[in-house]
Amino acid sequence: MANGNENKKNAKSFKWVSKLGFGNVEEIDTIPNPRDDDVLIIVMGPTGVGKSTFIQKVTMSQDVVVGHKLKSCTRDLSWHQLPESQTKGFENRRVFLIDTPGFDDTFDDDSQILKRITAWLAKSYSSQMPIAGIVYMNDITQKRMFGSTRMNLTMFQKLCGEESFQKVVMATSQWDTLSNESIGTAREEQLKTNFWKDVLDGNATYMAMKEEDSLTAIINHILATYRMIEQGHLMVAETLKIQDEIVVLEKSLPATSAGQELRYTLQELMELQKAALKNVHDEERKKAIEEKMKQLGDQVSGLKMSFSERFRRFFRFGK
Ligand SMILES: Nc1nc2c(ncn2[C@@H]2O[C@H](COP(=O)(O)OP(=O)(O)OP(=O)(O)O)[C@@H](O)[C@H]2O)c(=O)[nH]1
Ligand SMILES: [Mg+2]
Repeated sequence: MANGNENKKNAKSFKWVSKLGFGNVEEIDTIPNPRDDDVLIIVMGPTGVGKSTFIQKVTMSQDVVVGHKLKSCTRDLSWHQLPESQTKGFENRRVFLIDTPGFDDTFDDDSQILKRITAWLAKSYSSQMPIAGIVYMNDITQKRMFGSTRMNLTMFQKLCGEESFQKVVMATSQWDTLSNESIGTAREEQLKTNFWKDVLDGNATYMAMKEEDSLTAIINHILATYRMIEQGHLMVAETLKIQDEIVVLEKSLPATSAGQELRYTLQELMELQKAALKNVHDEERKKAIEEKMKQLGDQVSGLKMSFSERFRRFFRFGK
């Protein structure tokens, strides 16, 4: 990963814009009139875990769109400024929470979601607005780490990169909907010792969203950590991995860790659909599976590396 000075020097480059399939950087809707002392906190996690609800509560913003459980609601990234009363230590600076769409294997556009998140992060970084922290959320009521929950976790890890884990808060939400708190405590332990272990071992912080106070505590923790980073007391990568890969290393999206991960995941999903098709005799159901396979296939094709990129990688000419 490039060091801080090198990053700053390269950060003005917008060469990546056409590689991501945009004609013009203006097509990517990010915070207008960016300032290099703006503070950005990204909120990520699977669909329906309560990302928008969390942002709505801490920013008291009326613009945050909260959805229903079963259907993915947030499709684009949006930003919401924290009131000044909540930005202790960052007076006269703007602190934004960034709402992101979750990856969702029931939809046909996970590769579009990756592109949108990547473009947003790349433009913010090229505009000299580094990411202060990330909140990754998971719903504590979820019994199992099934498909899309696991997919979101892996994609978050690939986008963020382990060098930035210290800026991350891993948070569990929706404790109020548990019939018994001890169920949540057991799941929390499983997350800490199993699924979230790598991220927590990389110095991310675990926090439970139990009372209203705990939401503010998460923001305060991220701001306090970022202050230490800015003052040079903590050494944490300035860029997220995807920003480094796209803006500094000038990789195409399919050549990034997140791009490759998504391609593998979608290929796996295609294999599962193919296996399912063998046992289906109902024509209508068959058609639906074939349609899903086609959508997955189109996404996989879009995430294939170009010949020259594969060639360079094969002979280790590229980085
Ligand atoms: N009881 C309870 N419900 C919650 C909580 N957080 C969110 N919800 C509900 O869960 C549903 C989904 O919440 P959202 O905030 O839209 O979730 P999201 O993570 O932004 O979802 P996407 O935008 O689809 O990715 C909504 O009906 C919320 O009202 C919580 O802490 N407790
Ligand atoms: Mg949302």
